Amino acid sequence: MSVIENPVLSGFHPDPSICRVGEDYYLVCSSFEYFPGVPIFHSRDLVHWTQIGNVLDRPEQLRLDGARSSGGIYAPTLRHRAGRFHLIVTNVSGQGNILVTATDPAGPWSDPIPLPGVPGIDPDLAWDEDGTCWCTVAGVKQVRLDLETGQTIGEPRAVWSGTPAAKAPEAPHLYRIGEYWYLMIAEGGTERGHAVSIARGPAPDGPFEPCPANPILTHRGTDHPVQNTGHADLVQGPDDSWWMVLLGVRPGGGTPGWHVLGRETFLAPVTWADGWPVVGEPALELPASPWPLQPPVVPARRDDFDDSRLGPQWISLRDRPEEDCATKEPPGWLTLRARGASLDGLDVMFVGRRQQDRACRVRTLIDASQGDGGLAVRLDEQHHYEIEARAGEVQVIARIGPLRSVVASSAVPSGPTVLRIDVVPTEQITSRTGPDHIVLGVEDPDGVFTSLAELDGRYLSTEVAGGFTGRVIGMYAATGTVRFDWFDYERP
Ligand code: 6LW
Repeated sequence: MSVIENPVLSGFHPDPSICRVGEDYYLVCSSFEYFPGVPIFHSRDLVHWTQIGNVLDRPEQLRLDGARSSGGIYAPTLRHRAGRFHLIVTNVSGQGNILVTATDPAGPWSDPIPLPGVPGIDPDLAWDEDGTCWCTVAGVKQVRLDLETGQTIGEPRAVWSGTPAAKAPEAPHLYRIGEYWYLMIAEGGTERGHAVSIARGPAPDGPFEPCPANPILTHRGTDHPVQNTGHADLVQGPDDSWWMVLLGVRPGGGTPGWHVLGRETFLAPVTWADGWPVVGEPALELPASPWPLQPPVVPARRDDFDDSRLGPQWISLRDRPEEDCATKEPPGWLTLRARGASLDGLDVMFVGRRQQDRACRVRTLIDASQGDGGLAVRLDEQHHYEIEARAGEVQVIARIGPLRSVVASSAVPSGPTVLRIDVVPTEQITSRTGPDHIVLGVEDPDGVFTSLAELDGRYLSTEVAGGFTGRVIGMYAATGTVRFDWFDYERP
């Protein structure tokens, strides 16, 4: 019997927001310091998701100058009304709250409309019967919004802010369901105390009565394999049943547990009792859905960089000017030009993809004859492991907080070299603790692997580094010009 496997979107895909348009579902997530920003996915079954683009894929839309790690783009809300998609989101590194719209969710999306009067993060959009748009933000505050001009109408006012003792009421979403208006929020902070609570009222601005069963979802204080559950959005399935998408993490490696893939998107079933939602467990395996599952279109395991543009799964730090990142010089190679920064900074020329599996093998063929560069597992500028190639030599470098060390080095034959990183979960190495081990080395032309270093993965976990993202594995140029013939991300 087929089951629904959670997370439905693995790897760092936090703060999911979802909307349904007929038989189609669309979902967006936060993207922080990475460009392009706000990945957008399509599904027909709520389970399998295909990335169809990134909402903020032009510098005119997304300015991340000076954005720190886990700065930039926080939680978006995606809604559809009268044939147009609306996305509202906060850029905490400069633009503040902005609104973009599109008729095609795959883009192009409009240039941003600034929303100077919208206070706070995690903005939500909802419309009442007469078409008034209500914007609700973390805190929880609410203000009416003119979507044409971006101007607020009236003063923001505080509305229901969750459980009195709980911290960080955020991620609000407002829904008209049946006779009530429901205000759902996250509270407790996005770590182990995370929770979802809800209230209902007669009007979009309340007054709101809290659900007697709050929190309607939390895994705090449990040994559940999915932790930090919160930041949710509600949607009806293809059979009009109710479902919730939410963020969660999968700590590994024993107590206290370290999660390395960031906050991932999970699915949970929802039923209703006495006019209140009852949330089923976002288990790692859910009973199969009553509707057919449609396999997603996922990026090919190997990218040969033969297309004129990089696929939507590829992300860089802050921006990606074509003069520094090209796939036509020559065609079939990814050419990266260093920008005077190493991975210890945020201006390094880096092109990576989210690590989406607890076990994976990543390889790339690098030509470092005109510069230094390599293959890295990055959490942020102070937490990354990389194997770096330069003419005739490779080095394994580890950056953990204030410490930076060349852990190993080896001569290699001149000419393009295959760099390889194996991520091996600890459960496959019984003698170890921590979530996983990261093995870095090179392959010879016959595919024979030489490991140069094996590093403890817990130091590239959120529990150690903090922040809101997750690991990204990718290619970078530290000096000069570096070219990559292909990139291969192999799941076990
Ligand atoms: C997001 C907010 C949060 O805007 O973290 O901890 C922010 N909760 O809901 C980034 O994910």
